[in-house]
Amino acid sequence: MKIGIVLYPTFGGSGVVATELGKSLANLGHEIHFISYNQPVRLDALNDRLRYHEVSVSDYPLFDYTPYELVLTSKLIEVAKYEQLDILHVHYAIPHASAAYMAKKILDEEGVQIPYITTLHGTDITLVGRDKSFEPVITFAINQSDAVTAVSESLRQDTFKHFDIKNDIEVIPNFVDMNLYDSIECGGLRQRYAPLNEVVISHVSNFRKVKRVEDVVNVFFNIKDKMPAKLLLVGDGPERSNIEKMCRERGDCGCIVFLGKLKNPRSVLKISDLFLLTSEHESFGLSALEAMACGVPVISTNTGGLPEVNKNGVSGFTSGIGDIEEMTEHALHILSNEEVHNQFKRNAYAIAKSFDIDEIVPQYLSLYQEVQKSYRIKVKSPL
Ligand code: GMT
Repeated sequence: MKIGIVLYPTFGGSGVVATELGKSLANLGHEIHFISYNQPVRLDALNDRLRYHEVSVSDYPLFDYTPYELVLTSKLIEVAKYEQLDILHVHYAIPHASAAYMAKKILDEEGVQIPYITTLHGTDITLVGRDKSFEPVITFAINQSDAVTAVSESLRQDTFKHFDIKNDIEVIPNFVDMNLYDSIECGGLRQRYAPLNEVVISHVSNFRKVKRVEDVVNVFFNIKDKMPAKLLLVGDGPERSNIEKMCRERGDCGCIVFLGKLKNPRSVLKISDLFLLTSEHESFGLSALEAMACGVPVISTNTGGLPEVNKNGVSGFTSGIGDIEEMTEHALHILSNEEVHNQFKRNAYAIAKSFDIDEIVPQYLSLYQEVQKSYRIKVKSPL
């Protein structure tokens, strides 16, 4: 199949999932065309089955806001037509789903038929998409999609709750390629960050408000009161300065390392003893799954799709938003006893395995095939 994948090229989970999906489909013999405004961060090698088309937006003095969606639509039309794509798969509804709808309609006028699938990732529904300034367009573009998927049951329900959706939404969870996690080499990384054998706690996010990174730091300081510990913070974003300031004010920032954006946080996760994800909302929590794939137990909130990934009392614990005390208790319960810690590590790894790429990618493939089949029937006999 020839598949166009539209995605955000950044470190965010939706872009990571879309890239890994494309890479895996290319390995299975499909031809993948990534379409975005930058080369996706996790797309390291291009070849004849893995191609990248850049949406380049040029400035014009008239525009205070350059209309990216129109440029993207034109690119979709060009790629679909000249690369003879069979299907478009857009990740993150805004503005990808509406651009795909427009491209589909324009192509239809030219006698080219192409269905599009929309995958909802989270903030496109729970945060940004709900805003009145987007809502009607999002609702329309989702309803017009030839298939819609959500990365968790919780996100599926949120979508029905907040939008007037007439379509079915299939849950296809995010995934990890366990082979990549099993073969990580960490060299002397643990020795570098925890030379005195401190416990290593980590957190990965885009440092937006919704992540509540201040809670990560507070839980960490509570743990550190009881045992020598180091906190490795991966990522960057609007809240980072505030968090750095908070650490300075605690006067004990030598034990916290800000690693910034890492193309691949796997080796940091692999040397961790515990992963913290204290978000106010999280539709899935890909970083938690990535930690679990490294055999790292997770202390997280119980919001959104997190309990579908981090099983309470098994791979780690889930607590209410902002419940620093309970999160600390749970963390200390895991870290204070080697046998308990090892059991949680094994459980985390085993649960991550159920989200292995080999389990999930076939679900996307059969959806593509289903959509193609029913689309051909629909196009042949329009009502
Ligand atoms: O977490 C973010 O703000 C980034 C965002 C994205 O679009 O990449 O993440 C969302 O999609 C990820 C991949 O499906 C999910 O793992 C995250 O839980 C989800 N983020 C939120 O719901 C806040």
